[in-house]
Amino acid sequence: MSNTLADDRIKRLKQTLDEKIQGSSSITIVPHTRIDFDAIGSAIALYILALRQKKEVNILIDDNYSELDVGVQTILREIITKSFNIIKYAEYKEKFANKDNLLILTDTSQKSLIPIEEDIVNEKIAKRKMIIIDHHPFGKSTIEATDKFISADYSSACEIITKMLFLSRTKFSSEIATYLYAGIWLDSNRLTKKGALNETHKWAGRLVENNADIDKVNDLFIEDYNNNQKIQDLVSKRLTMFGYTIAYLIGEDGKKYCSEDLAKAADACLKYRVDASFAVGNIGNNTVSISARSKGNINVGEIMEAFNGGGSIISAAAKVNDEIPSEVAKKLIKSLKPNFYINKEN
Ligand SMILES: [Mn+2]
Repeated sequence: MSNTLADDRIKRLKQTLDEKIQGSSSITIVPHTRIDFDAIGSAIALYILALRQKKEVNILIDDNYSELDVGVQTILREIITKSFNIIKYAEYKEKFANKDNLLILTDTSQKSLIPIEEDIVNEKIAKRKMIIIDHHPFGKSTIEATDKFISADYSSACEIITKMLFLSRTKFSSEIATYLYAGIWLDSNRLTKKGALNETHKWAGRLVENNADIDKVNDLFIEDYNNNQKIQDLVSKRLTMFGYTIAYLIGEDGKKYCSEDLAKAADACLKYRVDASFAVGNIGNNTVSISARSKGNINVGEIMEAFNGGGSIISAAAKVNDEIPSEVAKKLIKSLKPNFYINKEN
């Protein structure tokens, strides 16, 4: 029953997109900074949608490509080869930030996660030239635009867009299906119990029927791990077991890591027969980052709260200042208690 309401909202989103795109001279799609598979997949589908209305379309990406996930870089290379128009913020500001330009934010609704100056954002909101599509819960810096579709009932922005395309019987290529599948795959924690929501499997299945290339998605995900010696070194050389159920990695005290690599290393540890994994490493500026992952039996969000961080049961993080990784790891191990198990019978 609640389904009908959700379907109505999705149809309204499609109508809003169609009307606003039609009424604009140019359309700029804005995925969040440090673009990931969900942000780029949904942006590509929206780009195609606007292009079909014969509009000038571009995607605003201000990231340094070399810092992105290697699989995401592969997708960017593919679409650039296909003449997708990707612009930096300087170009946006110079050529497109006029009153007829429509901004479509995807996979974020946070001011802090888009590379656009505040006065331009405010002007777009006031002129109702901004549409927001997001699956993250409302937060402190959520943009208060009128035309927003934000629902945490979906695993990913790609799931929202996929559902919208099918409900409106919009045709799309197998390449688009593959990109959308990659976004769903990432944000649903590879379609596992804790990441996939009510309808995630249904829409992922429809993409497969629409010739999404699952093998390619799998390759895109492996690519980053295979290409990243730092992550592989962490997992192969610095892994310790706590009891039989927790794996943890501690980066070398003097070596600098990036938080994304620590997160991926923690992810990679879940391939072992453990309930949870932690990756602790120095990320510079006197800060140690902890990335925590769980298969659902241990609430890592709660554990990270003790370190002034947070997150969900299966994925969480914290940052600790003025300490070295080995000391932070010691405290972490001390804090692990049996009561973090959610269901001891399982
Ligand atoms: Mn997402």
